[in-house]
Amino acid sequence: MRTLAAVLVLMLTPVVALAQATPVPNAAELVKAADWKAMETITVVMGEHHYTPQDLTLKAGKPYKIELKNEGDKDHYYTAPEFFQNVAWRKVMVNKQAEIKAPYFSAVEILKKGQLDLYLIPVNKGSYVVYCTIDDHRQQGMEGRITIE
Ligand SMILES: [Cu+2]
Repeated sequence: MRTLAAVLVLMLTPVVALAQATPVPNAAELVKAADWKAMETITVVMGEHHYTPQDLTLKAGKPYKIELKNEGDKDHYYTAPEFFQNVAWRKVMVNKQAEIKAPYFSAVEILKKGQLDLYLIPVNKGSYVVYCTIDDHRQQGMEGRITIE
């Protein structure tokens, strides 16, 4: 019985590891060391049914503020689970109202006419997909690529 339990644990371990978020391990140090006065601001306008710009190219190691502005008449998601776990997070902020600090997010939703600002440092180079998970918004065009180079 003990052997069976051990085998089960071994079988389940990789699945659990994949399911868990794996934030950048030294994120706090990167955020602390970065020159946030040199941060670059990028604005992504959301609407029915688009992200403008659709694709982003970011430089690894450089601090960014990504403003997500929903100018549409519907709520929209900015879902980018792989991108979000390959950056060092400083915070997510609703300007002058609230800040959230967490090692990892998988998605953010911006309500109609709302705005959310992402403060982050891209870390792991790659090409990551971003999309809206509401109804058929993704099929209608709410999908883009975020490249870290
Ligand atoms: Cu949407």
